[in-house]
Amino acid sequence: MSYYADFAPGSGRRFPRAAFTSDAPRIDLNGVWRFHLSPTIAAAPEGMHDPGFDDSGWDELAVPSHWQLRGHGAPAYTNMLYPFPLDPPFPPDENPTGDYRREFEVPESWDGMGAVLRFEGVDSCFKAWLNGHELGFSTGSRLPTEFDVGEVLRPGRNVLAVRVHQWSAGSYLEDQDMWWLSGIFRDVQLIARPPGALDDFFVHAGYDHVTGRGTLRVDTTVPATLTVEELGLRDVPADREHVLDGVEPWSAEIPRLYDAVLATEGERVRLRIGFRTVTVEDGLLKVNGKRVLFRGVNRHEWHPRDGRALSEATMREDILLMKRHNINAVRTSHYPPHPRFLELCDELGLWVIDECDLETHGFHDVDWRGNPSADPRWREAYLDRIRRMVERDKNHPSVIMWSLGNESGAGDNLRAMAEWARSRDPGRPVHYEHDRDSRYVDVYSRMYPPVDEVEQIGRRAEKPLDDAEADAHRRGLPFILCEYAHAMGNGPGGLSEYQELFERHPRCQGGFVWEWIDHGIAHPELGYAYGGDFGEELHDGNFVTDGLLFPDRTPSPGLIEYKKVIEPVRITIGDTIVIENRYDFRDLSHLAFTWRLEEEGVTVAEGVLDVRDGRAPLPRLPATSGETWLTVRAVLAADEPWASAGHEVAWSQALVRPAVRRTTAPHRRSPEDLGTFDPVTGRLVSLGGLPVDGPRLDLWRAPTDNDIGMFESVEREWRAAGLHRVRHRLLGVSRDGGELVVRTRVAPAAHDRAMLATYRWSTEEDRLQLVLEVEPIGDWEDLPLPRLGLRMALPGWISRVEWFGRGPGEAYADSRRAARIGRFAMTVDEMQTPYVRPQENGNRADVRWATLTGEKGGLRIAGDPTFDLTVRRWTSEDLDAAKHLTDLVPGDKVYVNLDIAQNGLGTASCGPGVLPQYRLLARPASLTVAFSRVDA
Ligand code: IPT
Repeated sequence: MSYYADFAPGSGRRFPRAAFTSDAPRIDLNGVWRFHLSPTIAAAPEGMHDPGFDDSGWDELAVPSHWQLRGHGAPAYTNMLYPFPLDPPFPPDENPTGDYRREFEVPESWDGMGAVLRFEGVDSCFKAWLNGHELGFSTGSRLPTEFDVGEVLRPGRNVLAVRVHQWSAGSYLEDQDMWWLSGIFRDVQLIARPPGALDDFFVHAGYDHVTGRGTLRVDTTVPATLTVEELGLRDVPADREHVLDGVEPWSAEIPRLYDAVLATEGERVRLRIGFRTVTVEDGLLKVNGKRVLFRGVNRHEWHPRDGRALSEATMREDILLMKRHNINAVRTSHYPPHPRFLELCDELGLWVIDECDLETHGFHDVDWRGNPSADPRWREAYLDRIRRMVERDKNHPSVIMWSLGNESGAGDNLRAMAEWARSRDPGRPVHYEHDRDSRYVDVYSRMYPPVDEVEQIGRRAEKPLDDAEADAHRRGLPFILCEYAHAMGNGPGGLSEYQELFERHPRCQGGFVWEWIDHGIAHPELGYAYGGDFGEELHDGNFVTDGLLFPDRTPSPGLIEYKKVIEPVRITIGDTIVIENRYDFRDLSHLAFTWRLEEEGVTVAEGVLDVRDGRAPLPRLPATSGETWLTVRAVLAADEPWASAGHEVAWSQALVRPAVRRTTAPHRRSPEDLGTFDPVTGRLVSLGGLPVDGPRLDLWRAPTDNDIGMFESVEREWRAAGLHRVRHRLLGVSRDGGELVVRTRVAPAAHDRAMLATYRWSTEEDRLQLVLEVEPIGDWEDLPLPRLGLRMALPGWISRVEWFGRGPGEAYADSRRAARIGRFAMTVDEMQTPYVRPQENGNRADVRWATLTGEKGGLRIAGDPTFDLTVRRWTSEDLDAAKHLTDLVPGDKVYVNLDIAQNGLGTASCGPGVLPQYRLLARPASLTVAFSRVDA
């Protein structure tokens, strides 16, 4: 069998070992290589491995990179589907093959030393030749490969040739939901191995939370001495157990590391040691004796131009962003990350579930027939993958669990992986979600269950398994959600309901939002490309853009919401201010607590709270007359490695003085004195000279990805009901005292259900007041409405919005914790949330008043008491039709929605829909708003 169609994972490779750096010389082989892409293996050039081969006609390509993102071939996105026939272990004949060549110089000083050629990641299968000698081949794209090259290396010029295949047997094990991208996408190095060099070592650094003692032993492949200056260890034998008093433990909250040196005859290795002990006991996952709560995310490696070839700066940026948003845990979905990422997690503090490079999800579509997980011929490939991950990453304190992979069905190969991991490293529990009975894992893990099921699991009252023994085992395990709250498009909604369960039930140890970042590809015409934009014959559209960060790493509203929901400090403002510590290890001494009093959103007093034993007296507050809120914030008192002093960690608000409701003066003037109305339709056409497409009932929103849904689709129901194409029929225009009353019937074609909308126009001093009354007639059953409110249009020169209400970001019924009451101002353009696939966005909730202005003045809208506000330069229909942000072109109008409410968001793009309490059902409702002209 050809190597690229072989069940064997590789040949000629060294045994897997830890990633480390030492003072042994190394040569960085990253940089510009010669490159040639052939459409098939058969078409690939012969003799390219020959040192004398003429590659002068070839292109150049950066290593590391993916060739599809550097002008060769094209990216392709599928979620579960394999983009080739299920014909394991064979790749298709159309197998793009990239040949790489480069020369490098080896100094004379390397004479007498061995050498190792190390590839950190090559997608998906490669063979390598040095100076014409074949070294071997390897699969396992996101895992390291090393070859011994001491015998073939020579002083002076050397020629390295690498042939990479896009598809291989290994591709069957790499069906992760992401772009298919190929090439040498991680670093390549040549590492000298002086005589007496260290091949591998395994740090065992435990912490006994009862005695406060650390234990330290480093297993080494050759005799080594260990020095940890700070702990008074100098050149002690590494492989003895050293018991150390008064050690400070490592945790994600306080990532205490000790610098150490491991010395052998041949080299000195610098390492950083973190002391911690991970256990599963009493049905809980504990670190250093304490139950931990994961406020996690699933992180794919992603950069909109570089794909999975990340720079260190990007890795660091990810961690800083996580820390700044109260995230404390990462699942490395669904493959081991670049090794540098884990060093940064050790240093900055994150709990890591390190996941193996394994997924066979596409076999689901054939009822798991032929699934490699259950086929012994693949056993060695499975074991090879777990070995390479565990050996590479075993010395990181941040890694507290091994995950076998994702969505690979069940089977004995997975069990074998689990057994191997447990025997090699008894210090870390094993995770795998798709083993439904959790027979070979140490943690019960699920993805996307609804809250009521999580609640049952929290009480250990879940539905029993048929097998009593398996049930007893699973029921005794701690529980995590390895994926929940699908952050695709606008959402996720309903985060706080899960968080509440995590805090109530010790067994529920938190979860990992799916996922960290949108995998949009920067595209010259489309902004960000998603599945289908490269002409793929099979693809899964924008399902690849489902992150808490937009592709350029700007936080989406979902991330801001998550930060608020998981805040590690809970502030409650009552007669006193109560501060509750929700960290697992840290006290609150690193925080300062500030307060601010705002009247109608304007600061009238502020100060610092004196918090003692978790309490602070209410500050003395000056008298105010308008609506007044007290905001208390917990901020970093001093710089931390991940944020500066003053960075906000948590906050809370309390209403100190409610708004005084206006007493409505009798209507002295008629509505026509302030506005012009169309005599036939009764619609407002201008207000004080400002042209207006008068407000009328609106039910539609551009469906979000969560509305469209994966299993349940409220969007389908909406379109079937015709809510995107309602018509308005005038029933009559009349006068009722000083009021102008317009009655309409609003309904879609082909059905007898309707909304009766009554618009009552009156005046109140210089304001034109509108009371909208809505009454559903006919059978609406429990069909939720997209939105219920008014839509109007203003001239396109309106460009700026100021409001008093929730902000600064958007908020929806089930995603509004992060929006605080205040006074905010931004441009219309800034109010748009740039979801990669355009959809409903930008709603500002609980608005008391807003001004919409431009160079010629504008409009003030006051609620009685509040309304929800959306302002945009296109209609909901334009938004609905757009496929990419670049399809949205401003016209000569600005469209304004004033809503009573919108339906919640939910997370049905993958998971449960909107919870009952956030559904907007058709019921009689009303909205009162008053309009007045703002002069230029
Ligand atoms: C789950 C996958 O594990 C993850 O890779 C991703 O595809 C996610 O869903 C959705 O974006 S699998 C899902 C079918 C439950």
